[in-house]
Amino acid sequence: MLGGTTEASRLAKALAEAGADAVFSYAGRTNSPVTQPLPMRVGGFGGTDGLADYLRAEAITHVVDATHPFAAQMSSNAVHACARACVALAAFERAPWQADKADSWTHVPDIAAAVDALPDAGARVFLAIGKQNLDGFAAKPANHYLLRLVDEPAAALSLPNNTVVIARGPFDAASDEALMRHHAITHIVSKNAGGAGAAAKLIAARALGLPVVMVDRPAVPPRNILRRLDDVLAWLGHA
Ligand code: 3Y8
Ligand code: NAP
Repeated sequence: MLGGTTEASRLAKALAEAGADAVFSYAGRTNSPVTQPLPMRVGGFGGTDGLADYLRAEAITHVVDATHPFAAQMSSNAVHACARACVALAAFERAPWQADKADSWTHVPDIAAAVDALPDAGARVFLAIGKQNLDGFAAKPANHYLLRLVDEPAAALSLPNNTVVIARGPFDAASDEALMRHHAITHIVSKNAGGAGAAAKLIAARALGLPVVMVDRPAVPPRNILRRLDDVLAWLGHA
């Protein structure tokens, strides 16, 4: 399993209970990832070649890509490595969020377009997109940015006016609404992650009548996508 999401944790629990012979893989993006009830490995494989070699060396028969929809490089590598190593692949991925009629979303294709969609100055922006995509917002330094990160940033951030909140999801709407009121937020930037773990800020934005800049998912090569846990277990023969 390629992990790092709520779906991955749910599947790991089901596989452990079924006594499946499985290994859970993290990228090592955070300092202390949640422990899983399966043997874990942490860190990259070394690109598509590294992953193909790993699959062969470990005699892996099935790969479930349960990574986040924005982990496009990992998902692309999995498609190519599984084809090369003749290993079965399925993605376990949640559907994208859809705007409610009460929402005011602006859809943008990527982070650069999200920066363009913001005011040039004076906005108070909740950037709940993690730390890997922050640099682009330095193009609009005259806004104030509220950043929610999993770990304390190691290096100084490139945004002059920022407030950092250290928190690991899943989050709840009441807390996110209180957080946004406390920081007088005027705009939210969100990735279209889907799922429940990051939806709290969207429910809070709706309650506060705030605009959301919604970053659409990056393209990933076509693969077999399963939406339900039972379908994944059936696909693995553990139904
Ligand atoms: C390392 C594992 C579980 C999985 C929980 C989900 C829910 C909580 C919501 C906000 C949005 C964000 C971010 C977020 C959420 C879940 C899920 C999810 C968003 C952990 C985890 C790892 C990561 C990596 C981390 C990224 C960052 C993204 C924070 C563990 C906690 C913003 C995505 O500081 C960093 O470098 C963080 C990096 C990739 C996006 C980015 O580009 O910065 N996730 N998140 C995984 C690995 O090493 O392989 O530490 O325990 C997992 C979870 N994060 O088991 O219940 O399923 O989505 N993660 C986004 O959706 O926009 C927070 O603040 O509102
Ligand atoms: P990415 O950009 O698609 O991948 C970059 C490289 O990180 C990959 O090529 C691979 O390195 C390594 N990698 C990624 N996921 C891995 C995994 N599960 N196991 C082993 N190596 C992995 O990935 P990302 O967006 O940084 O996401 C990293 C992790 O955070 C994933 O587990 C993902 O599920 C989780 N996550 C990401 C987001 C997000 O917003 N991107 C949100 C929530 C959780 P090699 O090429 O060396 O193999």
